[in-house]
Amino acid sequence: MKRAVLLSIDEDLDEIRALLQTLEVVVDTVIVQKRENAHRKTYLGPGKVEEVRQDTELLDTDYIVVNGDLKPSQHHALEMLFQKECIDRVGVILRIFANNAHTKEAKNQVILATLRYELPFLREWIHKAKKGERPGFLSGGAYATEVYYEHARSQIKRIERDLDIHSKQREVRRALRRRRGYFLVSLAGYTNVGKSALLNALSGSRTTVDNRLFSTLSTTTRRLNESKRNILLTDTVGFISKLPPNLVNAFNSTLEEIFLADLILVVIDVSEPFDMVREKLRITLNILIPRLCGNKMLIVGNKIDKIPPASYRELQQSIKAIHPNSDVFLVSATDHIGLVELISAIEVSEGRSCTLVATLPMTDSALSLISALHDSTDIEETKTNNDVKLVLRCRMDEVQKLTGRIEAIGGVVVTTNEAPPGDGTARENGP
Ligand SMILES: Nc1nc2c(ncn2[C@@H]2O[C@H](COP(=O)(O)OP(=O)(O)OP(=O)(O)O)[C@@H](O)[C@H]2O)c(=O)[nH]1
Ligand SMILES: [Mg+2]
Repeated sequence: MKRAVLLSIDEDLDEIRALLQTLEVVVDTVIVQKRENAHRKTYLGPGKVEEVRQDTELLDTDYIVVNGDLKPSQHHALEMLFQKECIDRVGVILRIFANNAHTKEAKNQVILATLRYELPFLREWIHKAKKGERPGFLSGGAYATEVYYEHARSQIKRIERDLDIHSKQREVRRALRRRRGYFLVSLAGYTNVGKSALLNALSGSRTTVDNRLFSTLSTTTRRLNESKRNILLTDTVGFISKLPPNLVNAFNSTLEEIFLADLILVVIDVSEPFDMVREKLRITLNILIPRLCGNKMLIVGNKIDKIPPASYRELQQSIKAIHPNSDVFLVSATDHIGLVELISAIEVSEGRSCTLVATLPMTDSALSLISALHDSTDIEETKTNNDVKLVLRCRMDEVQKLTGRIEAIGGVVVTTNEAPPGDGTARENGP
């Protein structure tokens, strides 16, 4: 077990503690200096840092961990001062990812994110060494650092090429699945909310479920049990607040499995205090919504076995109020509560995965077509003086026929969002 001193300017330490526990690092001492912003040079104020440095009890610790993002100059200054390895929050997350990456693609993604993250730090070491300041104790001198820097750059290029191939393979696999009539559902949400447990409960599989953060990194696709329809569920990497952009970019091919599904189950852990539920849902939606392309979402409140049934109704309403566009289902993946209703909702979504927007002239034939469409599809209409705007939700195989019927009476199809662009993969275990 490695040991660390934790430095923070924020009093909320729950998440960094959970991250360090996942990494099996024991926190010996916590130094919190409440400040609006980190100190420009030493993160905590220089006086405080000096005080910590002189504390002889800290001599045996392995790491200085900073609960925030370090600039390269701050990182360099702290390593020089403490003569110990210094890791910031992103560094901790990257190490957890490195430990949990088991497939070639996941390993490559983690290496890519780590290299991109390290480059600015390396540049700082080289810069300082060239200025005559002693390179840090971690490096083998300026020359070695420079060689490593160049090596890192060429490795990044190679991995980017490899990941691009993976991304294309995933796209082909998704397309194939859609052509075979599969409806693609993904599980998205904050880390540790129970996505993998839900995959297991809905598909009868046995993917890893663990009370540690980021236990799932690569994707697992399984068929939905208890349904006659062709529905595939994909479980993949979870989210966290301030998800490092390097990590998001490096994991793009995996994250596309979430973004490009027909339906996304946004999983939240409703056994947590409601403020936290709201915050984690907000973070998840902020990551998802800008990347959606017409796909539907359902919000799934998991772990209801841990809360009294009397509170279900109010809880459901409070969650619905956060994102009124999505239906909310309360379930327990481990105790198999609420799954029948969730499966029914997935099946309902399966029927209509495409959105078609059209404008029709206000004529008798258009009005009779609209009446007919009301009988067979999910349709919203907005009338203006001269025309009618229609938003139709339909199955993908209906798009062409509907377009023909609309054009035949002088209407124009403005957009069709057929199976969201691309289609794709799954790993290893899907059908
Ligand atoms: N009480 C209870 N615990 C649950 C439920 N679902 C999951 N858990 C527990 O929550 C923890 C996390 O579950 P996972 O399924 O691994 O969560 P995840 O969202 O896949 O997490 P990552 O892959 O790490 O992002 C485990 O300890 C599960 O046993 C549930 O319905 N009720
Ligand atoms: Mg998981």
